[in-house]
Amino acid sequence: MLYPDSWYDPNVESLLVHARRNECLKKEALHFKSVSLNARQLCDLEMLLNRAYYPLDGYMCRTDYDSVLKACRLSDGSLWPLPICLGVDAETASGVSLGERVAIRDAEGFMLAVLTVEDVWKADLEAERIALWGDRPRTGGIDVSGIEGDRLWYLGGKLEGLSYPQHYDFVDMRLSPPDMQRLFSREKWGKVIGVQAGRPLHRADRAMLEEIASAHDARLLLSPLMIPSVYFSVDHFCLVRCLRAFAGLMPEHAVKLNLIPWFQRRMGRRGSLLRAIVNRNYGCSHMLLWDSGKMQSQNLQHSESFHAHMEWMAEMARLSGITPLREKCMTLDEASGKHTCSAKGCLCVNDHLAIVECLRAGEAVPDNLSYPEVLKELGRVHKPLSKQGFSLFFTGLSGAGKSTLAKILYVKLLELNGRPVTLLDGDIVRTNLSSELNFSKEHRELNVTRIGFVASEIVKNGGIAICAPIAPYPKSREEVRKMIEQYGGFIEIHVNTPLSVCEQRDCKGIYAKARAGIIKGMTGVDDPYAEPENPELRINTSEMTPDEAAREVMFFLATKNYIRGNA
Ligand code: PPS
Repeated sequence: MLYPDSWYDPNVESLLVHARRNECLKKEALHFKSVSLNARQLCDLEMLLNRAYYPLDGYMCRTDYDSVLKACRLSDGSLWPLPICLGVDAETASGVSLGERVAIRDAEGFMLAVLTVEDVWKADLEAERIALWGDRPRTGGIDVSGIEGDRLWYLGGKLEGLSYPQHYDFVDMRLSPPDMQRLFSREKWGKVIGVQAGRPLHRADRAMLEEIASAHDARLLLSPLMIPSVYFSVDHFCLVRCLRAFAGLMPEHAVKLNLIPWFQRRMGRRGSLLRAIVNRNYGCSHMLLWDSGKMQSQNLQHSESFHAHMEWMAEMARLSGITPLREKCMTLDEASGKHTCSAKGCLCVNDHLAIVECLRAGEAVPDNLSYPEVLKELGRVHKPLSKQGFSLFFTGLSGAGKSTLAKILYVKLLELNGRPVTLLDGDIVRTNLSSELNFSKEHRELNVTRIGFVASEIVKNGGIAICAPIAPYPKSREEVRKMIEQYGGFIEIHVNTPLSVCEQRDCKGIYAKARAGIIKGMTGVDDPYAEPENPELRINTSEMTPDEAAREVMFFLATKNYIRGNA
């Protein structure tokens, strides 16, 4: 049966079972096999359970999968663009039989649903690629089922929900589609435009949204993406807080903010169509299509023209019951300080990128670009370097002067009294964090990555971490760099004092012992030290006093804007 106009039925209820059935399933599940879901799969499960994916009432089976890939329809003829199947690894797939019930759990093992397996099959990746991208090259994104990696087998079947995935944040903004539909009926919202946002919105966005809403006599349902676009480097919490501040500035009853457990699948037309269906299920009549094809980022370029995309969407609109609306370009009239729609204008995202640049440079954001309420939230994430955390990571031979330098800098940075400073000297770490480790290659790598983990937590929270291990191997040094750079600055300082000088100093008498063969595997003697290829600084302490060396580091920090003022 074909559903050309399959409008969502507001009487549809979630797939969560009654409390008594819930109890019963929990008892029976003691004997069930389990599948744990990753973050993206949890989003899909929630969308199935709360009916955002109506009319699906479970994971698709093979016939629907084939039909969707081939004809963009379920086997009963209703429009559906993408496979929603449960991706599992080969071992799990081979262990389940048809008719068996499987417990679906989150990463902590909490049971969320029971799947009665009706079908097990291997993903046809080539058919998926052709269906999604045709002749066009794939433009990035993840695989259909949110699998990422080895979950290349699919399970299909009906779901009985026990609980939505647990959320402890923004709990007052998580209405399900049936709840949202009821709210719209109660408040007599006729036309509603669904706007999914992966970045904070500002003045130009507001002018654009108000213009579109007024042209269609509609209101707005604004939803932050659950997993925001990495391109805009805001986390989920910052994004929601920014959008909450933004929505709070709009006239009452013009906009509702709701979290849809939606992650963006970069899957071209079919991805947009799935979003159309989800918007429709939440009670929207229209949806906004951001014009990412025009964005000045190569990463987000669509491989087909936006125009062709819109034409296709218009056709799909007829079938899905949702009307796509194209984002408009905006111009700022300097005299009045107002934004107006204009074909010659720019996409609103450009304002956002300019705002982030200002915040990162520590400059004031022009008033006509955004709102203080939004900037207050965004400013917590996009800080100038002088307010971000960073790590000074000293590496070099024993006796090179790492600890001496680290201690002087610890004091100098405390004197500046800007951010909290933590010293993770080699000896301190070996006593408190890595006391069970020896000096084998494996244990040294582990020791260094442990230091990196602690330092990254400190940097994430805006502190300064000074680390001073020998760190003789590039692999762990690179890992540490990656861990830390996602949160703030990483300044690798190679203390390249020659071995002869280190050996001459031999404060701990350790080189003498190594030369005498009393200790084995001494770095520089009978164990390697791989010099860093591109450290931010190299310091040879045999050519300067410790104080001079510390000043050099402080000078580097000041010129790169990590600190302000002299010490
Ligand atoms: S590593 O390689 O980064 O895990 O080493 P680290 O944790 O910094 O520990 C270095 C200190 O341990 C003492 N020590 C040795 N160093 C090198 N090789 C061997 N075999 C060894 N055995 C003990 C040494 O005194 C180092 O102290 P520092 O502070 O570097 O002089």
